[in-house]
Amino acid sequence: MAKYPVVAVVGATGAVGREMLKTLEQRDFPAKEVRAFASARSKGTRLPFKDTELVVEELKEDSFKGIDLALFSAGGSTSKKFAPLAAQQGCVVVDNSSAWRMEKDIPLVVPEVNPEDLHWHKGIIANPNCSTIQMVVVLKPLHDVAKIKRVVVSTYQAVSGTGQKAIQELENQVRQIFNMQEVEKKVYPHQIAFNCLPHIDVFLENDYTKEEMKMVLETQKIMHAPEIKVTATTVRVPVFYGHSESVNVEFFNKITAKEARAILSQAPGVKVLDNPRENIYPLAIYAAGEDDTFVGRIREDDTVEHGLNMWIVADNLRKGAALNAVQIAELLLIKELIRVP
Ligand code: NAP
Ligand code: 3JN
Repeated sequence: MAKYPVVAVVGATGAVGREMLKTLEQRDFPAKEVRAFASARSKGTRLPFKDTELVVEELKEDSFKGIDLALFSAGGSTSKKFAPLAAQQGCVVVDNSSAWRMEKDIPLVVPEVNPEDLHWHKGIIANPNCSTIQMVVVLKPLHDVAKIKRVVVSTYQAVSGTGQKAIQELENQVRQIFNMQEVEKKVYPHQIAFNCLPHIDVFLENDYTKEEMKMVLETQKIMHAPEIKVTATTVRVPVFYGHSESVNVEFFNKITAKEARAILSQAPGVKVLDNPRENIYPLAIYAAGEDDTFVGRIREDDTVEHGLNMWIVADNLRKGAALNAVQIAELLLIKELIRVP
């Protein structure tokens, strides 16, 4: 009989955790058992899974006994404390937070881009930031052909990237505005309904946000290309699901828009939607709930020698978080890089 791992979803009640359970179910991930963990606040909460319900357990230091694979999405401080404890007990952790992403001995993996990095994991594998994932899935096949020199990216990020409370905040504010009530702000420093905030995560010493610097550093690490220059502006927009990105790329070698379309139409995990005359281009409302990363508006940028502009959209909770983590877990199983009982 085939042997399957016991899987834990840590942060199962959150926006990403719920999507993890959905993704494990939809892809029929081969697990002996799936267990759901969150903080003491959610102990006993029931979450639908397949034709049953999982009862949420409180995450504790001894929670990883008998667990072979843990998918974490409970914030960086939970990952810092619990991921090493899990790994010490032989459990392999796929972590969605930024806690471990830039550690030299921890692989940061997007399966379509650098699956080979899984081979040197030591118990913890980091899942990149959502905005980085959808960008590198598109950039890598172009880099392989024409070598990227510089990337300028501006993002339009959905509120679901901030979690359950932010989804609620946008809903509430829209209702309050239509009812001519005062707008309540709990999650974001400014009104998000009918507004755009050039502010995601905290501001750093260099006046960039942490989200912007994640895009720079994670892209270079995943693509094994520290020489690629990346600059980012990350913006929160009043969209529920789906991050969009305007990406300007300068290459060392010649590449036309037509060639880029042909390359991307063969790229794993990518769907080209690029027929502007018919008003066909990627949209967040169509990417929501989908696994692919969509790219369109591919056109040449004549202000540099070899330049392209493009528009990239993906579901931030799926490819940007849960799906990428589950794809990593699937590869770990296939490559026998994980213990099975
Ligand atoms: P969320 O909706 O606020 O959910 C947070 C989850 O973490 C909840 O299940 C919460 O449980 C749990 N949690 C919080 N503190 C905990 C603790 N001390 N012990 C155990 N569980 C705890 O947030 P989210 O959007 O799902 O994001 C969760 C994390 O995933 C983020 O902090 C981030 O690190 C990561 N993330 C990554 C990406 C990406 O780009 N790849 C995107 C979004 C999020 P309770 O219900 O008990 O509070
Ligand atoms: O804001 C978004 O659209 C994505 C958010 C990601 C996020 C949210 C809270 C904490 C992260 C992340 O994955 O980079 C973190 C984190 O730093 O762990």
